[in-house]
Amino acid sequence: MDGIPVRVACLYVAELTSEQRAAYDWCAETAARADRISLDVVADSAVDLAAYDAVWWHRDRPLDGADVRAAGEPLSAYVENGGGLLLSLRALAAVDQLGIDPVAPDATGVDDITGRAGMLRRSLHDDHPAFETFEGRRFFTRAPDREQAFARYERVVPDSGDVLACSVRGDADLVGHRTLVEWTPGAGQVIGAGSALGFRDPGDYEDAMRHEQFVRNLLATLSSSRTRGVTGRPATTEGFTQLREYLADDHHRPAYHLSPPANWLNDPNGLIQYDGEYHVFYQYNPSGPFHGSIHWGHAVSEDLVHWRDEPVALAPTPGGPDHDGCWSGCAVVDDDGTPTLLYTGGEGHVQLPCLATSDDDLQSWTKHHDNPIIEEAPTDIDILSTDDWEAEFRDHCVWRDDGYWYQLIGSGVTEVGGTALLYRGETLREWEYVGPLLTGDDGHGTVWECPELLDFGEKQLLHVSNYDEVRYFLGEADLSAPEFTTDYEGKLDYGAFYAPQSLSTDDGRELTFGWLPEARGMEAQWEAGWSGLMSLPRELDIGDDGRLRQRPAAELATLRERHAESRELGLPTDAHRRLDLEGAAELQLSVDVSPGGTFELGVCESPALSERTAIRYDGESVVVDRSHSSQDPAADPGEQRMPVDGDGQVDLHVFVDGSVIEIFANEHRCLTSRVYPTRADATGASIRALGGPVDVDVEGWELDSVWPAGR
Ligand code: DQQ
Repeated sequence: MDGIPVRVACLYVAELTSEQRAAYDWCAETAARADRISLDVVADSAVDLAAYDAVWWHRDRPLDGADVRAAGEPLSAYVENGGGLLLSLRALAAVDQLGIDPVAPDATGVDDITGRAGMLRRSLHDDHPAFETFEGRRFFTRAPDREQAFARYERVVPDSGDVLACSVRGDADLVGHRTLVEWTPGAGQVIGAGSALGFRDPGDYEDAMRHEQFVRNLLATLSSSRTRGVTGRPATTEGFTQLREYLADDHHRPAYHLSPPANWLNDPNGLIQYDGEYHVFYQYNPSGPFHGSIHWGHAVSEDLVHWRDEPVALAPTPGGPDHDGCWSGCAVVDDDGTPTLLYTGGEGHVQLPCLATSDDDLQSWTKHHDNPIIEEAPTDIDILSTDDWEAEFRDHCVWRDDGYWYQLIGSGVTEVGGTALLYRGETLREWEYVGPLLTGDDGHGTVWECPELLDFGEKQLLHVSNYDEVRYFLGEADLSAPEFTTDYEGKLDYGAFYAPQSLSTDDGRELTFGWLPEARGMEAQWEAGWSGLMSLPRELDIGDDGRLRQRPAAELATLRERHAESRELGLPTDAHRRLDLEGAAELQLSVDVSPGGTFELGVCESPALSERTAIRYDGESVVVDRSHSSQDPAADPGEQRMPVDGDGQVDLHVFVDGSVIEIFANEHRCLTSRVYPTRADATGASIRALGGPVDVDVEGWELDSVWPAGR
């Protein structure tokens, strides 16, 4: 292998270990210059680091309490001025002491690995020079059956570092083992490579070459001043827009739905209209498209349709009650006007309510010094304990009523079912337990997540997410008993829609957003670089018939860019008509089927119809047939079904956007679907009559994008 034109300062503390010696010997052979420098010398500023293109600290031993803090300042200054620092294996554990990141890896040690070890790179970083010459998403740098010293982020993620890759062991992707991390302070760069490296016993020729190539890449990357690619950890709206631009060619990304800039999104949180603007926070993992180390992402809109990304609002505090994640919660304005978040902190097997406030109009949040604000789950009922949690006890809905604050928390009662626990408080910081507002029966699920109570005057609606579906109960809530009397019960959505939360608007509407999870495998999500999105805001209220009404928020009509279709058609049996409509679209259809007849709306259709999704109405149900939606075997081909009342007549309101289809039937029931055509030109739509004639009125619009980057 050729040498690399890089001058490297190779750091050590006290004595060199044999692994360090092997690494630095290799460096001396490979780099233009390699000097061994004790960290004390760096700490004393007795070396001119500017004479080096890169500084490398490789360490297989524990830090053993070594205080390396004093070296932090000169090293940070070197990096800020454009230098490059490589921290490999357990040297990565010193990032906090060196002042690079306040959050250090939470897992260090020595693994005995069987099988080869390597990295699973994130698709956001496909173009990163660290991976130059490495083909494929997974690559191996460590021979089988070796000991491996490591430092990695497992339960926490760095505060500002961007995860470039996770671990692979043999056939297993360990996405929760975040080992390759990059920081870009000032003009320089730091890369931590906490695993899958070893110079002393590199294995056979092939393993050794790959592993050496990888370290060469890292040193060369760090020494160059080439402009950096996209970062998965932006801190500004512009940075998030760059991420969206990076993903904009992905035709599965929606144009007018609220999506994550990249990475993982689940539940909507903290929905609030504040000072005229709509704020949507959401469960967010900045380290990749999978659930883990949950933060709160943040998006803001002035008109409820166009969104801008804001910096992450809440991050777990290492050692705090939310060490393992800031789970779902809500936003309210406190009696003194302070915007306040109530959320669930998770730590080990314990999850408890926490609180944070903002004094800068929801830009940043200060966690309450005395979190958690409720010390334990109720002890007078048998709260369900599981392998994950000592007590299943999370998610918050908070409102003010009759001089008190009220709060619902999701939970479960052992061998009974999911429950929504009611609390009451004079302030948002002190709560007394009142009792279960409602507990489910058989078939209602063992745990209720994200309970929410909406007040529609004479009637209230309680909805809960029970892992499987979102169940709602329409009736009357008695907060003093406490008790909920149910008149009607149903599902909020018959498809992929979970953990919804509602935004109470200044003009008195309840607009509900739900999490739309992916319907394709983990690998496909990893490849895409993003996972999950929000439903359109749905206005929930009670119709004249006393039943739940669900309609798309009126503001969405402002997105109509081209009124592409307006037809009244009598379709004879087997007639098929293409609609003059492409891509992101909205359709309103009034359908009347003859007995035995079925109406079919085809969407996401490729030109030769090799891929298409059929939405059928047979007079009794709406069915989404995904058997031909995609040629990708990772995409769920399962059928989805929603019963509708109407005796052969139905009004459908359908939204199609990238991989999302949202269907409203008779302003009452909803079905949300996810489809993944492989062809980017699967954007067509058509209607047909099957088994009998169909009358249909069609209105159709092509809709605008709501993001500056298009998606
Ligand atoms: N997701 C959150 C929990 C909630 C669940 C964690 C529902 O708080 O119970 O990300 O999807």
